[in-house]
Amino acid sequence: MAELKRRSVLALGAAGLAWPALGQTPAGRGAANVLFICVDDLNEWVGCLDTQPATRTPNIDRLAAAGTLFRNAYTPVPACKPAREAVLRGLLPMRTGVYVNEDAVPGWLRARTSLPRLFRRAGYRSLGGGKMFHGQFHYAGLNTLGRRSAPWEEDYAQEEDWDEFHHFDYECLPSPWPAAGIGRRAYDWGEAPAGHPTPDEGLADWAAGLLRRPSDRPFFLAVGFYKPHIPWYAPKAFIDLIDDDAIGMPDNPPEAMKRLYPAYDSSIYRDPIEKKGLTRAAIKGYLAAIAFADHQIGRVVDALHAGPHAGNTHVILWSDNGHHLGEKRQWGKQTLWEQSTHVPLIIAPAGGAAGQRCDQCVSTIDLMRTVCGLANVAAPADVDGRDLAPLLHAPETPWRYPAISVKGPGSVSLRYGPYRYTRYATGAEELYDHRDDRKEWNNRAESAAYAPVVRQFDALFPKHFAESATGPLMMRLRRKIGSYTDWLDTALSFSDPCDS
Ligand SMILES: [Ca+2]
Repeated sequence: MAELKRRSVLALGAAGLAWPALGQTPAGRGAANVLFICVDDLNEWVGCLDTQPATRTPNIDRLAAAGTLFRNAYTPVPACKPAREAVLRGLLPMRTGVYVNEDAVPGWLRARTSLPRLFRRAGYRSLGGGKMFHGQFHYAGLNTLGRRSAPWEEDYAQEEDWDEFHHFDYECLPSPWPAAGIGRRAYDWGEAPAGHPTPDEGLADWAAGLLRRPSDRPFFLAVGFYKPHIPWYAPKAFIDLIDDDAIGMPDNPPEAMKRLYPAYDSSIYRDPIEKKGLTRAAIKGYLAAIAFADHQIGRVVDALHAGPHAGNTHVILWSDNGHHLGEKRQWGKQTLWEQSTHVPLIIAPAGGAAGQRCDQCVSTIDLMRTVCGLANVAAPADVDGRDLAPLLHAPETPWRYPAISVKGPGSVSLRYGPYRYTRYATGAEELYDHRDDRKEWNNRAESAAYAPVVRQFDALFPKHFAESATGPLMMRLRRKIGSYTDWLDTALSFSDPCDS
């Protein structure tokens, strides 16, 4: 295996530093394929970003070594559904009104287009599997039904996006369940039951099978891994990979915590984890889920390198949002701080340079223009984001665009150079200087020395915010009755595949 991995990296590197002339590749026979890998809730804890000593991501690191690693990439929204809607349709939430998971995707937005649809219309085979737009496993209420698996519910599926789309419908649960002892059904961690393939294993099998076979047309293959989203169930071998003593623990200086703007509340998870002394155990659970996802990613990348599409496939890996594991006493995403907005982003174009690192602040909203640009597929003229091609050619290229992360109407964070500037809808402001404050403890928004910086960010701050796509009343109703009752109908009708 090690030999194969080494050869794969060399093969990509030896493919040459000559860059294909962008915009000159015919979208027909012989055009490069696209392997578009999304990893759910993978925060900055990958080895190549050097942020968590106990993380084990050899396969993601290998992919980074074969292309360009964007070390300062940010999500447009720190939550699954709005991030994916933004990235896959190329529109920021203040234009669509999709800010939170509870927001519905408006009809006009669904009708507009999407990244897979653009490729499909350009003549590519559009293939998708796993979690791509959105969806969830339904853990709530399972104990009352005696089920041993959680069914998957796709938020919606659009036929025009895909030639083929594959769901991996059941996640088998550990026994006893919940496993971690904090009394939460989904915010849980532990050993995945042996003998039942996990959805991510099924996904990797499917994608690897496709990559080993010839294709009569170029393809756009979207592979959406479910882990390390909660619950953090992983086979024992991956739990055993994580060295407890090496885990980098959250560092919450009491004085700095007192000064922190109280923008968020994750106490429903925080209190049981921290009061029971389970911080290290929870982090280990997340790291095991990362190591497991990384292994599945490696199986897909190995299949690419061993198959007929090696050397003729652009590979992109991104995560939809980050995740706090106790930093600032947050346990989850949905904040505008670094741990929730910073995401891994790797782009390894066919024939592109290997081993590049780019430190400019970029956003995954840039993916639509960038991936379309790599493949000479036309993107709509009005999409947000920028083609990162200049940075793939020369990572040091000056890049004068802030990366924007949006939490809701009026609450936005901008990352540019060493700075993070955040303003909340309440008017509260934060300015952090990463040169001496990467963990964002020292708010300089009120500091006279930083006033010119604040003024510049103020001028860049978005002026217009679309109303929430669902509206406050519907949001309340959906939270109360929507997805839960949908799930109940589904759950009562299936025969449990994990009940053995
Ligand atoms: Ca996510």
